[in-house]
Amino acid sequence: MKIPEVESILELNELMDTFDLIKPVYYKDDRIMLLDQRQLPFKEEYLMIESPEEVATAISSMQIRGGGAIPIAAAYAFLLAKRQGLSSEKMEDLGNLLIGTRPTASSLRRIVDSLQPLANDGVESMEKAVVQFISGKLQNEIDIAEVGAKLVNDGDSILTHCHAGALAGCGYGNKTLGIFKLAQKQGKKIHVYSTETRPYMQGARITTWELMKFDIPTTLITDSMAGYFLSQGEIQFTLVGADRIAGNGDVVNKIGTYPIALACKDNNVPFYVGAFREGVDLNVTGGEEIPIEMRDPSDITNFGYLRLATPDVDALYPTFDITPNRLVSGFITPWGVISFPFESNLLEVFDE
Ligand code: RUB
Repeated sequence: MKIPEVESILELNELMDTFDLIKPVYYKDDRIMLLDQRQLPFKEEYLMIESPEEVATAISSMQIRGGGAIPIAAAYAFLLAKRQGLSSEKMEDLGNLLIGTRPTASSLRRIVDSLQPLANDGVESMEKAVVQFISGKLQNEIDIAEVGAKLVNDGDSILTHCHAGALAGCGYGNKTLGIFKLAQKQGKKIHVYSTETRPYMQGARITTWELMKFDIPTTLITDSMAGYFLSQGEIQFTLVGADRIAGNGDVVNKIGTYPIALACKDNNVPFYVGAFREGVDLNVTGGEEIPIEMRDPSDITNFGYLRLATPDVDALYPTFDITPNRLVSGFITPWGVISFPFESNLLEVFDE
């Protein structure tokens, strides 16, 4: 399905309203409305953001998260800055502030690099660029669903890790939910195993919430149970997102992805990764070159507000891990499935 071209926020919002979306963020009346993902699944509350810098705070605190959603929030921050008449120097500071919030996902730097040069142009050209970026994402999410749903068979149980669904993108379905929704719409009976995704629990809090909203049967498991279910023949297909993909096909995704990919390999279960242009970084040749964000380990020592760990114990929280390309069965993209050899095939699809 091809969506119509849009040029203004008004047209974008009208277009978005024609789909059944769960919007992580939208722009209205010169305010950025941002669904506070930290409150999910118990509260669906939109924060009203009136200053561009506040977007950086919301990204750092993971009120908005996911490699597809954070550049949208950043794009809206640029539009708001432009509307508020920020100077080009201030816009540069804003760009640096935004990039500094989450170092691993390549999508954030990409959008900043593409909007920064418009700092001295008129508001209309910034608005057009922002709107085209977001409507392009919507088109990508529609297209990847069509490609991915073809790989899903009737009766499949699919494993997913962390959250690469609607709220990690523009709201349509991003790299996973759109595929599940379409496969189900095509009459295939599917079932999704969602890992809780320690330590931040995006799987338990957000993935299951979204899947249940769309009546897709889902079962929550701990990250450490994935190997067991894979070894029991319970899972036919694994699908995850990726915060950054290196030129050789190494995948940096939420911590815990690598052991799942290993268990998939050992049990001959295909391990697929969803990929959009902004997540593929051909400038890095291997996963080891990608910076891995370290977050506050209080998520390891505490469970919500409850302290679990021995007082004063050392803890570490690397947010992502690196899955080597040899464990990846293929990349599902809006332009088809990319298989081995990844280096040349990724280059063919994603070289700009
Ligand atoms: C990471 C995250 C997972 C997703 C990436 O983002 O959610 O790694 O698989 O999804 P965060 P996507 O640390 O912000 O929660 O491929 O859509 O970026």
